[in-house]
Amino acid sequence: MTSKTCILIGAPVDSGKRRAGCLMGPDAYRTAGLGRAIESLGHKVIDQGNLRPATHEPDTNDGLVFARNETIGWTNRLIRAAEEAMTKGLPIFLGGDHSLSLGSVVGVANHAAKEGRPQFVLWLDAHTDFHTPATSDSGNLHGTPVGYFTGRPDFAGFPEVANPVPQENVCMIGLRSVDTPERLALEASDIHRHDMRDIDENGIAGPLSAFLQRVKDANGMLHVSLDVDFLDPSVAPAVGTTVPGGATVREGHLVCEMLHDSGLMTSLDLVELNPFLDERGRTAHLMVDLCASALGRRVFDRPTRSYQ
Ligand code: 6HN
Ligand code: MN
Ligand code: MN
Ligand code: MN
Repeated sequence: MTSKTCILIGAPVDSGKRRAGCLMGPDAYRTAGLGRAIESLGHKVIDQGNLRPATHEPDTNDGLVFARNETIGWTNRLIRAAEEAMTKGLPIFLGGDHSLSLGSVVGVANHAAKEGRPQFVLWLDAHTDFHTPATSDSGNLHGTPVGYFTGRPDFAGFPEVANPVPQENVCMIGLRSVDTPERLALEASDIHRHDMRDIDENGIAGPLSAFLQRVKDANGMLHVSLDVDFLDPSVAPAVGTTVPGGATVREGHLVCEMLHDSGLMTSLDLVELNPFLDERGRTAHLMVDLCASALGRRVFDRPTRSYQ
């Protein structure tokens, strides 16, 4: 097993939607033993503590888009944090809501561009988060990160996306709640998308394996963004945007185990955990266990196999 330096970056972002609570996420992961779990797998852990947003104008919240300026502050701060951490190891962004990925993904993509390697993104989520501030019905910016880092327009005031992630390098798995403007834009895009019906009919290993092969063939960097609501709410209740019919515990682990076996993951977001909604820490513990699987926890060693 290759030992890695994992850099824990607490990002208590709570500005991406109106329901509060994700700001407690980083400390819930620490309380659930994330650092110890990663160390027990033979990796080095550097916990950088929690970030704060960069200086920003106050929000007035008199329009539809909620907490735009605070989210711009977070995006600026997270781009820098991601660029820095990528030179030192494998950053794990402890959210915080999914608007943190406006910053984490743009930052890691800037680093990949410096290295001359293509950036890929695996999006594990019930939602596509492909809105722009102009298409969002809710005005909640946690629904926009994929739109932002792939270079969609209408993000006035946000930092410029110097190295947009090419659409064909993005793979979404777990989809089951897609707004009409997102669906229309996605259908016109090259983003790879796998809804829950696809998983029901074909299993989760096939599409993931095909995607990982493309990352490998391109010598790509791979950012993984794991939204709690990728999982079924019966096993992961601590999220504000629950959608029934999500991934099972085993489907979640299989994805993470395959990520580990591929050796391709270079950065990770753990997002949308709202500890205020949890039941005795079970969602936080499940997310810690999934992260451990992605970093090498397993029952038995097995020869590598192809799932195609
Ligand atoms: N998430 N599509 C809905 C909206 O408000 O734009 C839900 C977004 C969910 C965000 O998954 O991080
Ligand atoms: Mn999301
Ligand atoms: Mn979601
Ligand atoms: Mn695909």
